[in-house]
Amino acid sequence: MTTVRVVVAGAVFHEGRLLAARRSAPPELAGRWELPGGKLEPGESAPEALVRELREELGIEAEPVDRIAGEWPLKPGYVLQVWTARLLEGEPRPLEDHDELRWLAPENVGEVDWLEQDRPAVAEAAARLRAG
Ligand code: DCM
Repeated sequence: MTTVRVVVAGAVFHEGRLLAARRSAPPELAGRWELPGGKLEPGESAPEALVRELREELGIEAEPVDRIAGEWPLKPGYVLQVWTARLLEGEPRPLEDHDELRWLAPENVGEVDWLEQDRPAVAEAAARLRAG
């Protein structure tokens, strides 16, 4: 039996903008932009993993709000799920796995080179931001 592992990523909102993070590793993903997140650890729910990953990678406290419907395939054995999240505390810094961060207004989300698998969720997140 094969178990599919979940990677959870956050569409982090603050003051009407969406947080984008540029990967610094691995080489095949470096330079591409993503919604920050990571793999669930055993026993963790997706929102719990997201809170932990955003703390570790960016030094922020965030509150998961809603799941964005859908699930996107990654490398074999992994799928991506995305949650919207609200920034509660801290200024994001690229502590691990990223080398640049940007807060994008919804009309500017197309300005960065998103990983393909993140694009549907980014489009939905931008639509939610535009709707207010
Ligand atoms: N990943 C992705 N999109 C995201 C977050 C992660 O495609 N928004 C992928 C990149 C890695 C895997 O998930 O292949 C695990 O991510 P990490 O290395 O950040 O734990």
